[in-house]
Amino acid sequence: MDYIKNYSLEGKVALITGASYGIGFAIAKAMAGAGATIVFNDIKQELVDKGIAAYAAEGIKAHGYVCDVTDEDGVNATVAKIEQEVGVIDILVNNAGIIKRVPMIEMAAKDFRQVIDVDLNAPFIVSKAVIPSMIKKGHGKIINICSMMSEFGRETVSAYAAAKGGLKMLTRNICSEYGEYNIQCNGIGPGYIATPQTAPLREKQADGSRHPFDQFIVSKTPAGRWGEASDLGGPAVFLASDASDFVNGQILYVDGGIQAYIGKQPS
Ligand code: NAP
Ligand code: GCO
Repeated sequence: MDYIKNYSLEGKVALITGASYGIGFAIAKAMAGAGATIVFNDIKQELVDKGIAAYAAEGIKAHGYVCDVTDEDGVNATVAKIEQEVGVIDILVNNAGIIKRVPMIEMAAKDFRQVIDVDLNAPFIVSKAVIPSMIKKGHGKIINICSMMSEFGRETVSAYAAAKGGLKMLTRNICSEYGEYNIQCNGIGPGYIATPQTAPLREKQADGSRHPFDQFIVSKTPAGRWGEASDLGGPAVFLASDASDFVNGQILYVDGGIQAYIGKQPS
């Protein structure tokens, strides 16, 4: 039997939120490579246009929509438009996200709320918008992009960790509530990935040396490197495919082994 067919996404419509670039773009590219029709959104038309061009440069005819994932009316209207123009969404990747790195007692409540809004409330809003059609269709895959901060804290990322911890539990709850409709909801927990979101943590110092945090992460990761967004493509295709139909409510950590390792001992 040609077992690889179980990993095919042929005939499937995949919506990846916030996927003009970064991790979302890499996941969409991998899913396109497995046969999926790619739909993505971003907040600004110029970024959607840039994203469409970037996908086209990879030979992918992606469908782009301007939509702020925190705007429930906008999300509902966009999902309805996608269903009309492209087709029912078979695969949802809740990827769009922000981070604000501020010591907690210095963080304004409005900034804390904004991170929760994008990183936790929005996956609820978008999942709520796509699940009814998945139920009607008899299947669906939801992949929430969690984080190592779904498990750990660290200085300055209180809002982000609270959101990503909540996203882990939202993942388990969607699994619990909709598994009977053949909907699988899992998370991917990337480790430290080289994207614009982590660029500040990798900036070269004034003296040309590597950022201390860059050195810290590399010493804590058995792979001895930062992850690349492309490292997430395979795990995402697996969780979006028939091959994972009995995997539900799990967070698949793609972290180069950082969570298994005490860290390189001082030489
Ligand atoms: P990124 O480079 O900052 O990209 C984030 C994307 O989300 C951008 O396209 C951004 O669009 C979009 N976005 C933000 N707010 C939005 C909103 N309200 N509505 C629609 N789109 C919105 O981040 P990334 O590194 O690719 O991360 C993607 C996801 O992976 C995030 O959920 C992040 O928390 C998670 N993650 C990242 C890492 C890492 O090390 N990089 C590790 C673990 C988890 P704009 O450009 O318009 O803002
Ligand atoms: C940070 C980083 C991390 C990564 C990721 C790790 O400031 O610690 O941005 O949060 O983005 O979430 O899994």
